[in-house]
Amino acid sequence: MNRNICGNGLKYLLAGILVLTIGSTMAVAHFQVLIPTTDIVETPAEKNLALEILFTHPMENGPVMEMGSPRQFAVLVNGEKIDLLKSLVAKQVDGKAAYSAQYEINEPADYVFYLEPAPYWEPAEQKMIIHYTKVVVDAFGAEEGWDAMVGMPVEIEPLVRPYGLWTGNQFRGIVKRSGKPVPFAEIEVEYYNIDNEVTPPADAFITQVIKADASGTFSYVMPKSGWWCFAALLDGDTQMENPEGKLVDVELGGLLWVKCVDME
Ligand SMILES: [Cu+2]
Repeated sequence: MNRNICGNGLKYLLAGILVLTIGSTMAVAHFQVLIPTTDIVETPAEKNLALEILFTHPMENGPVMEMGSPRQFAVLVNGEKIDLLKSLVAKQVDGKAAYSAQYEINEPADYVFYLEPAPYWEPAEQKMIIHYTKVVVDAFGAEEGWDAMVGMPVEIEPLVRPYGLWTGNQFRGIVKRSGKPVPFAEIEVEYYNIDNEVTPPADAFITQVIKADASGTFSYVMPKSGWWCFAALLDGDTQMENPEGKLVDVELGGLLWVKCVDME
C-alpha cells in the first residue's frame, strides 16, 4: 500500500488516507536508481556503458517518481573526479522525468559513479529527500579503488568489494556522515524486482530494514541474483524549503547498488 502515497496525484489521496487510518507506519521506500549495463567490464565489447537513472520503488517496480535536474553526476576514478552532468540525457519512464547516460571506459580501473539528485518533495512524509547514490564498475581487471570514498554527506563505505558478488554473499559496509561512522544508523535494503519475478508475501518483505552496530557497520546476506540497493537514511541537520516555500525536514540517503550472480 505504501507505494500508493507516493506520486503526488489526487487519485492517491484516498489510498493515502486509508493507509494513515489503518495506522500503517511503514517507511515509504523510495530509492534512487543508478544502474550500469554491467558492473564488470572485461572485454572491449562491454566498454560502452549505459547508466539508467530513475527514482522509484525497486521491489514493487514502481511507481516511478519525477526527478528534477541532478545536482551532480560524476565518476571517481584513480582519485580523480570527472564531471559527467553534461552526459545526462533526459527521458521519461512511466511518464516521469528520468535520465540515462553513456560512458566509455578505456582504462583499467574501478569507476565509482555517483549522483546527487535534486531534492524531492514527499508530501506523505512532509520531507525533502536527497539520495546520494553510487555504483562501482570494475574495468579490465583493475580491482582497485572500489572502496574510494566520494565524500558525499552520507555515504556507505564498502567493506566488501561491491562487484563480482555471488548470490548469498554477505555484504558489509560502514555508514558515514561527513566522513565519520554513524552508530546504529538505519539502512533500508531492496531488491530491484525489474521483471516482477518476486511477489512479496506481505508488505514487510518489500523493504528489508537493518541497523548498523555501534561502529556504524552493517551486514546483509543477499538471497537472489540481480541488483540490490543499500540505503542508509539519516535526518538532515538543517531544514530546507519545500516547493511551497515552507521550511521542512530533510531525509539524507547514502545509497549503494550492488549486483549478485548465481553460482552455476
Ligand atoms: Cu515514493
